[in-house]
Amino acid sequence: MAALQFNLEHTDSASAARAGTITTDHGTIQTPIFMPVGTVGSVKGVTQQQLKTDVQAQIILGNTYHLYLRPGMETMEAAGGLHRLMNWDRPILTDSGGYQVFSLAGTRKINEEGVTFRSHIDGNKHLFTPEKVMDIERSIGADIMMAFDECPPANSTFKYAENSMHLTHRWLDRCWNHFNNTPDRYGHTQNLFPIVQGAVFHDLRKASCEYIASKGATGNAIGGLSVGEPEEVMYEIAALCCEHLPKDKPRYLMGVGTPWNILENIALGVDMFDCVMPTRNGRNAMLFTTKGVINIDNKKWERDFSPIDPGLENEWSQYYSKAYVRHLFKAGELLGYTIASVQNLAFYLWLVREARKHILAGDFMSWKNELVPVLKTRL
Ligand code: PRF
Repeated sequence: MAALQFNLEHTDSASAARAGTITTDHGTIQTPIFMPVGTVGSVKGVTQQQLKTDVQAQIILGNTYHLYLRPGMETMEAAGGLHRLMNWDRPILTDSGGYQVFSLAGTRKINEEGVTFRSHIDGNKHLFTPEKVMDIERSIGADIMMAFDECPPANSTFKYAENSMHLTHRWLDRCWNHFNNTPDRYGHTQNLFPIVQGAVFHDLRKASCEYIASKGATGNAIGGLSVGEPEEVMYEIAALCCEHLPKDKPRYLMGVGTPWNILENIALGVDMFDCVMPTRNGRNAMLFTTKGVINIDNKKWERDFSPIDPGLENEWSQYYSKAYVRHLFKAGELLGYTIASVQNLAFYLWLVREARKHILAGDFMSWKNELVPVLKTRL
């Protein structure tokens, strides 16, 4: 089996947007791509069948932190990895826990060795080290494994961000060594992506990109953005990182974002995205559509029997009406969460497919600039 391959098909002449393909042992991904988040081995409320046919997901994301706590690595290995456990035969990427440990775990302590934290489930104490995280990601069997990093808060001082970045780099060295000294677990080739940090400081970001690039990984990620900094700052740092990361490898912007964030970052040269927004906001009655954003709780939809989003070709978006989905939310019916999640994910995947089409056609920027205000409209 073979390591991940990135084939850059076209770079836009009016922006840094790119169209390409990523080939893994579980199939080929067309970029730019959005990856639905399946934290515990489930994209919340959406079946694997729906992901394939209605959402047209090409790759999904799992979380090391959650899967390690539940079901645990003994069950994971007995199943033959996450692909087998959930019966998903397309690519899987796992985040390293470097972010979840900070956002979810109870009391935690960082030192050179790693992070000690308490489980959000039962309060038990655990230690994540770079080596341990590599072992867990190997056991999960992800096609793309993320390095163990520290994601500092948006308001970090220069000194904190600098020390944190160097710690992330030292952890990367340990991840890289351990990854290269352990075999692929289930026959398919696993890849390790390093993560750029450095908060909002240009000098740090540039140094981090150069350090990360020196590993020669099959792909690179940008972490530490969309953590509370102004949108303009996120774009500025993403642009700088794209300039300093290799052109011939995919660039993955972690945990971003709104539909317009995705389009703006594609224009800056990002190829891969993930975010809980389509599913989490969907469960909170927020529907993303090709005509703008709907709060389905709003009384104005009570007797609107038109389809949720005629602009999308999947059955769900054309089959169910706004009034029906509003009713389901008001009644607390589980089907409401599923319809909202499928709609939002189908919309996000439509968005990146359209972006790709327009990059290849050569009119990406004019298409994007016309669409962004539409997508931001509150219907
Ligand atoms: N690091 C990791 N995962 C992440 C992030 C990060 O910085 C972010 C930040 N937006 C989301 N997910 N490992």
